[in-house]
Amino acid sequence: MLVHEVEPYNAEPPPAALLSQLTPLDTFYGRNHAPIPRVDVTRWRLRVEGLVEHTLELSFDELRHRFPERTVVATLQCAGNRRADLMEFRDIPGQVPWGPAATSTACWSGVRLADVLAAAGLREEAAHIAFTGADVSPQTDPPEPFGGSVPVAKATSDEVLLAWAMNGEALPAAHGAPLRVVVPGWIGARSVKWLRRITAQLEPSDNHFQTEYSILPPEADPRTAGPDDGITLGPLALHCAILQPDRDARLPAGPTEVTGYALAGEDRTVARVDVSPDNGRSWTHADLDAPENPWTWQHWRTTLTLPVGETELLARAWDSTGTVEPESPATVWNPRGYANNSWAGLHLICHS
Ligand code: MTE
Ligand code: MO
Repeated sequence: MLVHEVEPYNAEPPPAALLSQLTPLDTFYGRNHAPIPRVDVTRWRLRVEGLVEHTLELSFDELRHRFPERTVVATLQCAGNRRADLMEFRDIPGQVPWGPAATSTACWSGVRLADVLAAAGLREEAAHIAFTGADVSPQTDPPEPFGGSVPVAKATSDEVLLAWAMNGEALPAAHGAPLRVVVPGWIGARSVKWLRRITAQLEPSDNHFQTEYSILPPEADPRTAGPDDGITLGPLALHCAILQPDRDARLPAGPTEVTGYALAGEDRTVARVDVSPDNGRSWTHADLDAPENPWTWQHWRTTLTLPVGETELLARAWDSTGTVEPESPATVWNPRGYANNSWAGLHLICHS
């Protein structure tokens, strides 16, 4: 793993580790804002409260036995994925310089959030479902547990889970044991780990991290920005990255296999990926895997003939609405460095 920070633990795997459809647990990226809490599952309770007919307090066993088990394959992606490319355009102080691997895919098992909310008797006026975790961030003043929210329509969708297993194994402590939210198609920050409390409410969460994950205008100062100054992030943006060859690899010229992933976000799928061996003068269409479901990345591959000398390889994705990614990090640069969905680029030097 490429460890960006030891405490809090922030790490991404080498890009080539993302070539398989499911990411093994020991290479799944980790994104934390506080030390990883160790939760005693025998004493742990999930509280469901707010705009519900009956407040629930569920033990882990009650949760498992009262609701049907569901499994969803979904890609989790940090809103800061590929921030390093934004930082090359303009510096972003104090933020993790994520490469293209702050994203991973797992087969998640647990219960549908919709089923738990129905058991609590979700009231009609509830508009947002807020989540609170057990980890307390030293970054906030006063220290606050990590949290966030999603609108009721997403929270009660078929795909949103309260998960206790990943790839058929018990959820590891680092990924939120005993229970985490999984919000497929949305930025990773809304998939709250070490879940303790679910609150049905009128407004979005007022947790620090709900508005921290927002796109500020380029001229804003993130240290003084208010909660309403940014566009709060929810659904993921259409996204594409090159996994092979390696960044700055020294390769022989000639036919070269180029592979990567693309992810459309929310309920869209990736429709086409174009790859250029010559900085955008010519493009070829990569072979693109069919979507397993809308929540999961699609891998793509093509063979390009690379010339001797320096080459700028590019890749860009189109989604099922006909939208293409923006060309340049300059277009999408924002002070906290989120949602960099500009074309993927790779500088290569090929020898004869
Ligand atoms: N939940 C809690 N409680 N604390 C956190 O720091 N980080 C969020 C989200 N849920 C976080 C959290 C962010 S920003 C991301 S991208 C994902 O968890 C990362 O999940 P992972 O570490 O399992 O890959
Ligand atoms: Mo994230």
